Amino acid sequence: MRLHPTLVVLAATLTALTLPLPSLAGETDLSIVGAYVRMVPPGTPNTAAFMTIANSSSSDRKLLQVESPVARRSELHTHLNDQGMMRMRQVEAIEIKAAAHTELKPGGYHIMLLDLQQLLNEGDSVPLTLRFDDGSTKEIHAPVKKPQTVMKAQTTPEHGAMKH
Ligand SMILES: [Cu+2]
Repeated sequence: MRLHPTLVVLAATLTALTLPLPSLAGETDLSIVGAYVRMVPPGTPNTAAFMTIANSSSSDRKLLQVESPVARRSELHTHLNDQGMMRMRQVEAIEIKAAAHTELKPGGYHIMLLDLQQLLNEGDSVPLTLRFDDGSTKEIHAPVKKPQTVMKAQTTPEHGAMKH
């Protein structure tokens, strides 16, 4: 018999609460894979960054903020199905549960890069600084990719993939 997943998470949370918090300045149990920035036509003010964030620690983490020199500001967004219409909405944080991962992908969570300061060409490397709720930051470089290339790589339809 298997423990109910909620109980496992609860147990992990309780364990985390009873242990003294390690002060790991600059260290993080988060890893980021498959990051990319969507290429947009010249003159487009905004674009988005996508990636998968994995959390190997025993406590939940939240992505709070992202900074990039290519954009004047950025926001964390999700997509909501509003009576059949997919709408973007800003969120305060994107949660990455303990021992789990969160996918930022078209039609779901994404990092909105607003007021682009430079042209983004295919293959360019975009620096992104991700800030998390434990005070840690993660610096990555995300390549710029054409949306078509990305679409072709995805075989599963985005619709119906909402799971909140
Ligand atoms: Cu958005």
